[in-house]
Amino acid sequence: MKWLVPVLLALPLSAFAETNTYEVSGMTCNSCVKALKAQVCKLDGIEKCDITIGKMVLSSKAGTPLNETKIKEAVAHAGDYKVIDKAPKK
Ligand SMILES: [Cu+2]
Repeated sequence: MKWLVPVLLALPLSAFAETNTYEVSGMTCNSCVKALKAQVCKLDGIEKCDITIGKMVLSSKAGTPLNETKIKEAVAHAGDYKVIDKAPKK
């Protein structure tokens, strides 16, 4: 994802978007990934939604912070999953 850095720097609006990595417990296979995508990626204000087993990388739309309450709700709604950690911003 190193290519993303110059792209973001070239787009001033993106400076107001927020990206975070969330560690998610309970995910074991691609069905879990699909279940989480179906709930989390449809949330308002989510621009980029990259979900793999145990990990979600979410970006908000420019000017919109990530709504962690809604994200956690969506994760819980998807099944027996839980956000266990938020990786520090890089
Ligand atoms: Cu699964």
